[in-house]
Amino acid sequence: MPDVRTVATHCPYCALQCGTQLTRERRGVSVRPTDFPVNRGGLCQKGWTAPALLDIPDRLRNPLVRRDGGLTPVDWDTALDTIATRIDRIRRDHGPDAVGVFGGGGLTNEKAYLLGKFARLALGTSQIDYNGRFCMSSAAAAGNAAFGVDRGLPFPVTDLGGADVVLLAGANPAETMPPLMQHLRTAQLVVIDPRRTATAERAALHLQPSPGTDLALVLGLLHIAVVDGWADTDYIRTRTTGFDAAWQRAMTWWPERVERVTGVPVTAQRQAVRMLAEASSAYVLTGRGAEQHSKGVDTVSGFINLALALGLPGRAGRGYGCLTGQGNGQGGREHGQKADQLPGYRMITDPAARAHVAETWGVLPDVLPGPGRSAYELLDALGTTEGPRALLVFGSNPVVSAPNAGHIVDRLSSLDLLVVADFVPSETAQLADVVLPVTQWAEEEGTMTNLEGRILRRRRLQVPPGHARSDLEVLHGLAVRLGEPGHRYPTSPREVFEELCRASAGGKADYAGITYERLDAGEALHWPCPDAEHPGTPRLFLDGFAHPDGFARFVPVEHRDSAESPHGTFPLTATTGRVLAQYQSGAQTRRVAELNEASPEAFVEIHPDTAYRAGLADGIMAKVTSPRGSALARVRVVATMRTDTVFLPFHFPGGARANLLTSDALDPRSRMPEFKVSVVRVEPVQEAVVL
Ligand SMILES: Nc1nc2c(c(=O)[nH]1)N[C@H]1C(S)=C(S)[C@@H](COP(=O)(O)OP(=O)(O)OC[C@H]3O[C@@H](n4cnc5c(=O)[nH]c(N)nc54)[C@H](O)[C@@H]3O)O[C@H]1N2
Ligand SMILES: Nc1nc2c(c(=O)[nH]1)N[C@H]1C(S)=C(S)[C@@H](COP(=O)(O)OP(=O)(O)OC[C@H]3O[C@@H](n4cnc5c(=O)[nH]c(N)nc54)[C@H](O)[C@@H]3O)O[C@H]1N2
Ligand code: SF4
Ligand SMILES: [Mo]
Repeated sequence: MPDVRTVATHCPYCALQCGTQLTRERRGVSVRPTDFPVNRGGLCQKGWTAPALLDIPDRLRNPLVRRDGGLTPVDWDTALDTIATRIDRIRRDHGPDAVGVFGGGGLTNEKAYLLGKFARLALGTSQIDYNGRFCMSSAAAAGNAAFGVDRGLPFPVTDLGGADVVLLAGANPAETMPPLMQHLRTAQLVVIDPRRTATAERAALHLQPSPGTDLALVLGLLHIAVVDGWADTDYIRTRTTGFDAAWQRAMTWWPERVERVTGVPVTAQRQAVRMLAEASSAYVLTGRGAEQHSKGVDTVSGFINLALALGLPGRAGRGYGCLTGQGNGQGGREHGQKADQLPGYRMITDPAARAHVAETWGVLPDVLPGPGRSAYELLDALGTTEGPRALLVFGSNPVVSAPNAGHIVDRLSSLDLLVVADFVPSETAQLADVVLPVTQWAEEEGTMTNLEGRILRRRRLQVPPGHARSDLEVLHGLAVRLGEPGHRYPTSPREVFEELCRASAGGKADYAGITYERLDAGEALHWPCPDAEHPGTPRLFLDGFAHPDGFARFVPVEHRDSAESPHGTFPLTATTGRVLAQYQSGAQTRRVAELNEASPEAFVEIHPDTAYRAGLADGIMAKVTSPRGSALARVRVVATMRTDTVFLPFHFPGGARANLLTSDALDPRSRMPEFKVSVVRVEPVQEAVVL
């Protein structure tokens, strides 16, 4: 396909998927925002600078194979033959589960689908999971339990524009999705965040709990809603089940008890509930701050219980939603790259689901493996006697982004074979035995599903540099070398999409009626969209929830402590998150000069009193130490921080990795790591030591 001069597409980064127009100029590619509903002519700094990604100096252009310790350029046949030969040997010696796959929520729907199919059929492995486990899994589990289906926002972003009050629990969209803020301009915001973030600055009410205490807080909010008479009893009776059991738990969470556990004053708790209850249009939204905990699922259930008690979900102008994170964080969890799922958001243990997918794939259901390990457990098992001996990574940089990263690097290093497909030499690619250079965003076609469950077209502007190939071509090339018929792994995104739609038919995330033609004609298609005449479903649950009886479920939850609590040697809680100018592991944004200038290095936010006691001052380097290890970060003294909490962004590599501090604690159901709570101490380091 030749280059074109201009193309309408979407930003390569987050789940908002802002609409953009790319144009090839004499001086390179330029971007401008379009009037797409989520961004309405707005973009954040990352979106404005995204064309720089197409032209980064160390872009991967050739396959690389490790020889004599170094990565050496080779041709594609050599690279793919090397991988296939080594995989064959590992499988012969250790069985199919000795090869693992790690995917990503940034992959297009087509890639995520084909990766899951490749793992189950070409590799025959159960060992596939993806970085969305670190991102969406707690909200997904809670959403499924309450509503019978998990779609980040069950309503379009533009609905928020009519809201009177929006509660944001552990989300900082002013930095993580800036154009979303225009939809919140007229709403009064209630923000729950241990830090006074840019979002909290714009709030009518900021609740500042200690990290890891949201569940106690939201049990208290439910308590107040019921005791003060704000509960919507008609709605509870006609649209929900399970209220009594949930209330039994909340009953003992008196506001004063909640204040002791969370640090949020009783008056602020009452005000939050009153604001939500009195509003004629109110929404409750959660982000990673509430979700990335060893009790993330229960915490989200707590927020959903509150929303249900106030009669919000499934009614026009009201609702609960989770702010999905990665570009295709929504689609990434629907098409079968998750350890326990098959396409269409089907469970891999469900015989009917297996039969349907096996038929689509032209195999017998018995051929499909069962569920595999979750992301952290998969990484943790690498190179052990029971775990995979080879790993293929598509769309993640776990050396920087996985919890307990020091340990994970040891595990990755112990593999017999590490293959990384990427377009930049990420920290994980630098550890690999084989690196495969792939196309990115403006060099390929496909679809993404944004945070509102709307399917979008990614379009190609220009050919990739060097010898880069699409992920679909890579999977095809590997599959045929592993003995699979080539037609099972189409390299045309449109063909893969058509198959994906068939595979999803009848599933929870039903794409059967969606086509590239409909999308290209500008139709706004939100799933489910079961047939060609169906207009798609922008708003879910208006006529009933997705459980067979149509009722939403209250889920009884009880507060519990985080996996670790501050004590003598580790007196503070470190929490982690994001800054505006860097994206995720930074593999992409650290290579964009303008973004790197805006946010060049790791920092630690700390209260002035805490800094003083630790012998720290603004601008000096600190060593932050947890039971796992130490990370170096420049001190930012911030007067609005809690005295018991410090904050570090996780975007930076090497000794600045926040994930050198985070632990292996997981939520028992979603297997979400506890990124938001690690116990630490902080101390000064001599600048000379750092250099
Ligand atoms: N600039 C930028 N934007 C991004 C990304 C990025 O890397 N950079 N990543 C994208 C992705 S994948 C995601 S998942 C989203 C994430 O978007 P957000 O959820 O908004 O991002 P975070 O910064 O991880 O966490 C939000 C807030 O949670 C707070 N927090 C920490 N601990 C707690 C706690 O115990 N309770 C509560 N209530 N809050 C707590 C933090 O202080 C932080 O301000 O952003 C997307 N957008
Ligand atoms: N401490 C701490 N750690 C965290 C979090 C936190 O809040 N705190 N948040 C977690 C969350 S929510 C997330 S989502 C993860 C994200 O962390 P990662 O999974 O590391 O995400 P990225 O940095 O986006 O890595 C994506 C990699 O894939 C490449 N890539 C992008 N698109 C494609 C593609 O189409 N094909 C291929 N083959 N490669 C591609 C990029 O160049 C990059 O190297 O981090 C998690 N880690
Ligand atoms: S908000 Fe997200 S999608 Fe929009 S420009 Fe920024 S990074 Fe891109
Ligand atoms: Mo994420």
